[in-house]
Amino acid sequence: MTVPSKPALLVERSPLNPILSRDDVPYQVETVHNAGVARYDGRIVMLFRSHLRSGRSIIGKAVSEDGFRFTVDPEPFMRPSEQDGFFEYEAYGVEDPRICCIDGEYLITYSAYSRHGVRIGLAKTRDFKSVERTAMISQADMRNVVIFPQRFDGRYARLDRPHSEIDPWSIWLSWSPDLIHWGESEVVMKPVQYHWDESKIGPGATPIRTEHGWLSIYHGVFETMDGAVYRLGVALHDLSNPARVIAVSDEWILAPQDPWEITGYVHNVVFTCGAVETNDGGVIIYWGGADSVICAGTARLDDLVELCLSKGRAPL
Ligand code: BMA
Repeated sequence: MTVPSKPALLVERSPLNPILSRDDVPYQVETVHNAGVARYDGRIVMLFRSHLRSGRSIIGKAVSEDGFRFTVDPEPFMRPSEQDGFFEYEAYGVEDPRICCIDGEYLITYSAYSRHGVRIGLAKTRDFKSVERTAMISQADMRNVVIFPQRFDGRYARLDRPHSEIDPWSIWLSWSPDLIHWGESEVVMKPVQYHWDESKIGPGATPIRTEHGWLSIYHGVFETMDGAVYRLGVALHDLSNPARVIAVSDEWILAPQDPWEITGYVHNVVFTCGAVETNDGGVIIYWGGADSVICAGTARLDDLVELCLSKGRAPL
């Protein structure tokens, strides 16, 4: 076995990290983390998860001109719904929103917790002022749904992550004609034993289109005697058929390192729900640090694509 040389640092952490913490929120929350992001009206909008003292989560909104300095709205953006059809499945909280923009409409997928388990809800907004729930779009035991920001022959595609001990916590892809009914699911990426993400993997940020394929930034988990360590990795999906994974990097791009990523509500966690492209071939990646704060960092899309291609391993 050859010992690898030191990898290049591909994600440069913002000197402003953590860019958002509970002290920045004008209502009572215990944490601020796991944020979906999107460009809207010339600014960057962030929807983030916060724990309340009860342990239940709600979703707040913050807005930024530069992607690093955010101002939080005075009121939460989404709380567990009281609406029929949603109340029953969100009573224990709404978590980990991802945002995908298609035709000027922003689709928000979020984890909904209740006594029936965890499943995925879909909500829509056009202005980040009002938000309307559309449907529950999975059965129980599903988390981490990211929708591709494009239709493929008229159909929508999403990455999802069912919980299953038979097929260990892998990334799947499903199709839909209408965003509500999903099927033709197939497993596209699996954790690999004795690798940094051997325990489970899950979709992270909404995939970004590059000329070499859809870049997916995902999370991978490794169990230690001190608990799980969450890191981020990258994979490339085929542009016209995203169910085909072209390459997965066998190296992570980000691991807990700063004190607020190592210690917090849940130790040793970097977890992403969103990233935005910059107009110079870069990307700002947002991640929750130790389930307590929000951090940001920049990377070159070319470097992340190159990592998938040069340090690749078999996806399945
Ligand atoms: C996952 C989810 C995430 C969380 C992570 C680390 O299972 O609950 O929301 O950030 O664990 O605690």
